[in-house]
Amino acid sequence: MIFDPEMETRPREDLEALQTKRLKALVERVYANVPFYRKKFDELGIKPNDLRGLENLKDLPFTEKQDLRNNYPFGMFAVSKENIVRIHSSSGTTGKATVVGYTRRDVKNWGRCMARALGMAGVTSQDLIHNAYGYGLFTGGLGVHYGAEELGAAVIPVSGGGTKRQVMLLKDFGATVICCTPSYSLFLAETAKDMGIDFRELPLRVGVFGAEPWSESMRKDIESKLGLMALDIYGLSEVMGPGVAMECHTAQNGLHIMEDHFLAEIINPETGEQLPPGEVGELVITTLTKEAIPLVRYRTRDLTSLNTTPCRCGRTLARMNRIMGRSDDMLIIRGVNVFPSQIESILVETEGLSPHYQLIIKRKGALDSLEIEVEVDEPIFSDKIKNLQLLETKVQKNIKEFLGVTAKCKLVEPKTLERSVGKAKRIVDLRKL
Ligand code: DLL
Repeated sequence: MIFDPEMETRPREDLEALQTKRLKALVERVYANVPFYRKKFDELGIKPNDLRGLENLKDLPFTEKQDLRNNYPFGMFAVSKENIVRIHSSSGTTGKATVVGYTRRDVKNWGRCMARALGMAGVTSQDLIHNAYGYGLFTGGLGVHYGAEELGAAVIPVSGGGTKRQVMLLKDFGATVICCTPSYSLFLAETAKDMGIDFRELPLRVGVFGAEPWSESMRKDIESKLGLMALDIYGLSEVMGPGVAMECHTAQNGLHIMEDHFLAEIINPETGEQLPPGEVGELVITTLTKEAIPLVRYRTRDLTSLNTTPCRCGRTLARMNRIMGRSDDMLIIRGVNVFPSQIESILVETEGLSPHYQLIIKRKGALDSLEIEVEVDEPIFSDKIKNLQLLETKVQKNIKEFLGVTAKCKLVEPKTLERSVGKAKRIVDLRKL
């Protein structure tokens, strides 16, 4: 279902004309209202009037997470406090939280973007949505909630946690759509199994999963264990929250970016240069319509590539590929670069292993080493020690062969690694301790 056909299927030239108009207005707005931007623009000798079109975007300065932190809590806001109707915050793993605000119109636009996203997932007003993203300062819960209501679907605001109760509600209410992190969906399915409930027999038909990186192999695993179509949703609080981009169920191949609200670029993270469609680099987003905290060229640190070819679903909005990882999550093990999602693919595809794993990085002298702890499946666990050792060797061999890194694999008992109700903690970095 296309929620907003006028924007979602606009010819690309019309879309670019709209983006140009909105970009010019944005630059004027931030120059007039945000001292941070006025200073940056002045330093670079840029005046809002200099901007001719989208081709000048590359001349504008970047904004980084650190800029938001330096202006904590409300220093980047472009409107006065009386126009703010909502505050969210993202804790992040390091440093001070980043705080974002929304005007009434921002909240409305967010709801509409999320309604579009749900429409892309094939959700309609007939559906019952089990929303297990956390409600609170995190944008996941309320973001999905407003979108579901905008679409006219019924939303069950379960939030995260109370996993057994969630399973019971899924069974009793018969939700047709589930929204949560991909890792939590597997925890739910595992808990259901312990309670004697087979997820595949529930009426659930689609899952809207995001907020953390996951691999294509993980998608297949989730689809077979949960008996639904698993789709990827992307967003970040600095820019809005969930609903910045969403995969359509028709193609299930890349996430459509809400380009009338968000101007996307891919840059080389080292040089800052723009890269053409198809090349992998860092996603940079300019918010075209946000009022409370508009951002120019925000560096997301997320790595992906863009695809502007037409999609089978009829939408003209460009697609971004599944996020490969964050530039700050990339591991460099003895000179070889590797992303956690690449390791995940190998683990998930190995028979006998569960999708629950943790990567432990240690430093001995000047050398970094990687240890993978992964849970084995229940039936394998009772196998002979020798077989388990063979399995460990097999994983190590595959990782060396496919990714070129040496890693130590340690199989652990089922259900021993910590489960998360939100974003999974995959990396334990012991180097910083
Ligand atoms: O995670 C917003 C969100 C909520 C998205 C619910 C999707 C669903 P933050 O807490 O600010 O916001 O974290 C944003 O999470 O920069 C990515 O690194 C990561 N991320 C979000 N979605 C995906 C995804 C929310 N689909 C950060 N795949 C982003 C990979 C994702 N990583």
